Amino acid sequence: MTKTSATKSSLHQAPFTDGKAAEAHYEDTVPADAYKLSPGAGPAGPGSLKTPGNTNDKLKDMAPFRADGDGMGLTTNLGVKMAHNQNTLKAGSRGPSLLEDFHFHEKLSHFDSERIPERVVHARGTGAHGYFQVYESLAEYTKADFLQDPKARTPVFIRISTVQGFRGSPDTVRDIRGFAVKLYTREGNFDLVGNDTPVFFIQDAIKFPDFVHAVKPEPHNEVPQGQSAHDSFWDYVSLQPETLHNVMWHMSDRGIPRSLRMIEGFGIHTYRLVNAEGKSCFVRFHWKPIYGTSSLIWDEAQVLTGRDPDFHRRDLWQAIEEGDYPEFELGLQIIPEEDEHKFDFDILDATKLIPEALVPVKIVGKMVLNRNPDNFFAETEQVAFCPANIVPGIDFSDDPLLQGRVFSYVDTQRHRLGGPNFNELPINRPLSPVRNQQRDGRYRLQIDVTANYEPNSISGNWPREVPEAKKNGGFATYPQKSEGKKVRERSPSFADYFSQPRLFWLSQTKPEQRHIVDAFSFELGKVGRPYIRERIVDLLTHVDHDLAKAVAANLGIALSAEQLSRKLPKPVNGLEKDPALSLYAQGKQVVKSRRVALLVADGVSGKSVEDVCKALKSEGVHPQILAPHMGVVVSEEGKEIMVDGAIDGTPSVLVDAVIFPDGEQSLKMLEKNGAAKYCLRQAYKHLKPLGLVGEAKRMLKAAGLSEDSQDAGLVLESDAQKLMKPFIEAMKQHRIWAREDKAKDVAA
Ligand code: HDE
Repeated sequence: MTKTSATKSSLHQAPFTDGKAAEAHYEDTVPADAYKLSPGAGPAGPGSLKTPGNTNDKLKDMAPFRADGDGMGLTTNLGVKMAHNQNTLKAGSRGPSLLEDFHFHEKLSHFDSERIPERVVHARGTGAHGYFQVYESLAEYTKADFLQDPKARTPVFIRISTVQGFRGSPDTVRDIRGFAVKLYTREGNFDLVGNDTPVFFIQDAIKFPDFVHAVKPEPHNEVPQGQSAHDSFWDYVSLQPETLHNVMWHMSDRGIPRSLRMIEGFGIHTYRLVNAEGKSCFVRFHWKPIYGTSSLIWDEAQVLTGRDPDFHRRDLWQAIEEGDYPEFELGLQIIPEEDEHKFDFDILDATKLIPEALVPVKIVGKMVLNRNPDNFFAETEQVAFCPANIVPGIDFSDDPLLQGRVFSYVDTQRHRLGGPNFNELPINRPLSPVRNQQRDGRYRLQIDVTANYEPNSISGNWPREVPEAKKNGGFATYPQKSEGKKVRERSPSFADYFSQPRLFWLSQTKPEQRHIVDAFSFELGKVGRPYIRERIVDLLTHVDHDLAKAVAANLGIALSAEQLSRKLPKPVNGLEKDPALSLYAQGKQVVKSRRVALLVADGVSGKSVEDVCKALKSEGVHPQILAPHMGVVVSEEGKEIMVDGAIDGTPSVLVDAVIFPDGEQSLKMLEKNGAAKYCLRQAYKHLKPLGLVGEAKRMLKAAGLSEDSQDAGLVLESDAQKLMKPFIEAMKQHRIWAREDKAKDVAA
């Protein structure tokens, strides 16, 4: 507080509250080296040890809170060393427990309070640390400090979640994924709390509790968990056509991503950017994954809920540990203020996207996730995101959904994290210092020593307002003109509910369209009340007749001539299709970081295994050697090969593709191994690339499958070297969609 006393004399020249006080004293709001990377060893702790060199300012900031117990004696919460921790204090070894056992009381009562309320939505999530770096200065659009310097790295923490299920629900359920990013900028925290779809279910925040009650499990029996396939959700959708656009995304392959590294993130709402000259434009934020966008097959997603309910969080964790750092590029759709009304829809409506074909996404920077949390509870569970957390250079629009979110998140954090001081938790603390007149409350950590009111003359009126400035000034709301009657009304410009669902539908590839039909049919098949199913199919007749007919046929619903002659909505600003809305219309997928199972047994051709592994590794793909047992197998050349997993414990749903290397003895054993045959059959059904080296093609017959020279994903070659090129090409397709019809005929 030396600055405080040094400035006391300036008190009388500086007005207390007009925001124009002498600028010279504000430099402590921005630590000079806040973004600097600290290469080399970071603070001790499991995270930093596993990923050396991977330290940044957020890690340093959290260091004082990280407790490493290695080599330390056991203590009570007040640091008293304890000589015993296995038996309660008793009167005799068979006698009653004694009330004076303070250690027991403390241990149990702390344990009894270990759980905090889970998030009312997005309860199931997984987090990661990393950094964001802008490619070039965005000064033209915004004065936000973290978007200026391409050399600066801003620490980030991200949490990706499912919406519907509870904390322990499985990862691969059909759901929207939350995509919440906290950027610890030098000007304070900026939270971009988005989803993996560019639109939301409702237009106005006041509807949110109703929507959430409808989608959460049914109130009487709390069924189903992690699913929207139940009456109340579809009842709500059928009565609120504004939900339909997001429902289309939800029913599409986006609802079952292959990996959390392979989803797009969207800020959804229109925000504002404001530059140093005070000029503003509208913006929509996008995160584009470097690892491509790909999904699971629905059956695979369901199998995974049992085989590995942690599939997504494990994948994210493993990728970071293995150095396949998930990366997402930040993209901006910039809309000049004067273009606000040039679209067929309202840019303030969160159920509408701005087609990329109309406003291209400008890629401006990259987020790299390079460090796993050290402690799930302290970081991933206690992190508190809030759309109200913005920084100078960014501002809200009048989107009525966004406006409501600005209130709701802080409110929920106070309840969930036990009071008003949750921003002092290490994971939530900004890197920039916090000084104001707010005081006290539960679990206050900061020990404030300046006056607790403003204006004051006791502490020289510090801390005081920071004037708005071109650079590093205080936040001031963009002076947008706003006048109108007080009304509870929806703007008529929000009224079109069907044009964008149609654009989405028409932009999908054929396999994606089939999957949408299947998903609607599956979900509605779980709805008990026939009139709800009928209302949904009726809604679909407003989107596309083929879609409605296909779903109706699966549900045994007859559509009337009137329903099938409904006028369909016109293209959005003349746009019939936008490939950006499809996962697969945009070409090949990224194979790096994917996993391929090699099924082997004793007597496998060591050369075949070696050649396959070498080719996979050169593409950054991880081979997984699976055998009937753990330990090692001995190759036909007499060499030991380490086994990564047992075949029956590592089903094909955990990998992207399967290879059977050559080797007479090995194949003889695998032909008789039910788990190996099941693996091949299941991978075939899930449209995965299959590689069979030399004699391994016999496995097809053993598994009840047949050769098919038309199937580009069924790669049969005499030796491993020849096999790998077409095999990798097949992997770039992600899944062999052309096999889908044939695979349907194969029993599971
Ligand atoms: Fe949320 N939302 N939301 N939401 N939301 C929450 O905040 C809310 C909305 C989103 O990983 C809650 O901390 C309202 C849109 C994510 O911790 C709660 C409205 C979008 C997360 C809440 C919305 C989201 C949340 C529950 C309508 C995408 C998880 C716990 C106005 C742009 C963040 C919590 C994390 C979490 C309220 C709508 C995304 C209750 C009132 C639109 C990713 O405050």
